[in-house]
Amino acid sequence: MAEPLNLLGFRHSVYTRIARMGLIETGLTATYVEANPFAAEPDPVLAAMTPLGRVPVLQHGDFVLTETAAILRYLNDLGPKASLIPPDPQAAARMAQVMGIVDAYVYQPLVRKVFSYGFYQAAVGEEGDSSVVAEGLTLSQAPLRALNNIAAGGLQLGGRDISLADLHLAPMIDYFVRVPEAADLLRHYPALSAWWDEISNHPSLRETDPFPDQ
Ligand SMILES: N[C@@H](CCC(=O)N[C@@H](CS)C(=O)NCC(=O)O)C(=O)O
Repeated sequence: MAEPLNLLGFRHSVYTRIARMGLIETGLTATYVEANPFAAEPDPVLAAMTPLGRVPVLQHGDFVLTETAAILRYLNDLGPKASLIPPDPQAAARMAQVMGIVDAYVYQPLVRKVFSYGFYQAAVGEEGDSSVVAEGLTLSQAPLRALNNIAAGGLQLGGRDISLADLHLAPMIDYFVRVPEAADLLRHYPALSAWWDEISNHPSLRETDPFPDQ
């Protein structure tokens, strides 16, 4: 790996946190450039990297990569540590399934509604909105049930053998449970709760927490 890695991210971004966990878990390091994708004026560095305007973006020499799932797979292939993709085809398929569920069904309700309006706004001195939190909690139930079924199935989300699925999901749940009603809701999903109990103190999750005191 002759060229250095650079990560373009935003310090409070859950997806940036996933990429940072990926760097730690694969034994890689990267320089870091901060870019706020939510700023009123588009960040020029971010805009030059991607028309999608989202973080994180990984740069490796001339190679520029967006989409956190792709970034995790690339880091996994580059890094010196044992692969975080299970060798068993069904377990690997479950891993990809979890990552797809996170992107399509978890991020919006759990993070952009429950966490953003139930925790983050207050953390940055803005007003929350309990109606958005309530809507997010309702919309969170189907993806939580799907993930609970996967955890109960035993191929992924067992909490001990970490895969890319754990890295993709854990920061989202960590944000979600900062809202007390969300932490209560998670307890209705026993297999997923058991996974969370195992992984919630995982070192790379704690090391990348942007709100360590809250
Ligand atoms: N599909 C993208 C999603 C990344 C994403 O949504 N990042 C958020 C920050 S956590 C973002 O940049 N949001 C800016 C916006 O929604 O305008 C990925 O997997 O990396």
